[in-house]
Amino acid sequence: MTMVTAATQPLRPEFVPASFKSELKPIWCKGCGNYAVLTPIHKALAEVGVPPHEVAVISGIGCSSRIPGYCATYGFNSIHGRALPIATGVKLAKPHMTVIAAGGDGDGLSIGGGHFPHAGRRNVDITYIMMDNEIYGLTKGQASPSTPVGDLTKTTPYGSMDRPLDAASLALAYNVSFVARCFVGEGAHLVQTITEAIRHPGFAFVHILSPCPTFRGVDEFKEIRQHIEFLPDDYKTDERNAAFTAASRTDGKISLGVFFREERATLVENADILSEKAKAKGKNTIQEIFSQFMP
Ligand SMILES: Cc1ncc(C[n+]2csc(CCOP(=O)(O)OP(=O)(O)O)c2C)c(N)n1
Repeated sequence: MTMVTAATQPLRPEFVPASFKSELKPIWCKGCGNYAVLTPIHKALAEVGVPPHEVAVISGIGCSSRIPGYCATYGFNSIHGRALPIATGVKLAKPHMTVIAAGGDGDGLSIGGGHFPHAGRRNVDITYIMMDNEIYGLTKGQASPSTPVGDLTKTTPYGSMDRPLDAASLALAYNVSFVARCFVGEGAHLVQTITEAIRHPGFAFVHILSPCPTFRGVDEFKEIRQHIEFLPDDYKTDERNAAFTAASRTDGKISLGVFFREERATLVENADILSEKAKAKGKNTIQEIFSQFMP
């Protein structure tokens, strides 16, 4: 029998996945992995049980970054690479809200790559979902920071020369407090992982392998499927160095699962402490500063 505890019980059981689904119809290509990320996000939000009006989904620019439009929550399909700073601002201004940042490998590892470490070390209490298709999809097939060596793309007609970045390993190096990897072909695992990520008190990063059949070829899904392997049942999630080894395997396999988690003070908690110190010196608190900009 599954124990229902305060931590696992939905806050508001009246919300179902459809409560989080907007009326916009996704315009992703046929077979795009992102379809298989959207529904798990709706399911995870229903599972957590937050009301849709207390959720904000913030993205940058890209095919994957269209996701806020497909969620019946607050949202912002913002500026290329800027999902994390904007999501951080939302969380600081409205700490009671559940904030999800989402986007592609280009958005988060190229132009937005400078924001990722700082969101990690600040431990902003948001969930960051990266749909990694190893290519720039929206701009029609240029190499991205996660494109494998040798692969042909619009910008690498003789094969990509540069070593790909692994987003999960980077997150571990950036002191991210929850790091997981999923594959769009494993729907139940995605729902479970996104749910855990949203519930995690701190910055939670979910690296999702989400093939692009249009610019990476229709065999990519099968190719990834052949290499994935779930972390073993006795895997321990409290050892960052072991997590590195699990996330960056050298035997050609790709591990899926929660690599690492720890609980430590979040940005909002630290900002509250700072505010108290400022108040004691007769200065404005962070909320008072924000209130100068908001009616
Ligand atoms: C400042 C700026 N530079 C470049 C672009 C062009 N641009 C739009 S999306 C994108 C990359 C998209 O790739 P990714 O983030 O991986 O998302 P995907 O479309 O693959 O889901 C680029 C380079 C832009 N919109 N703004």
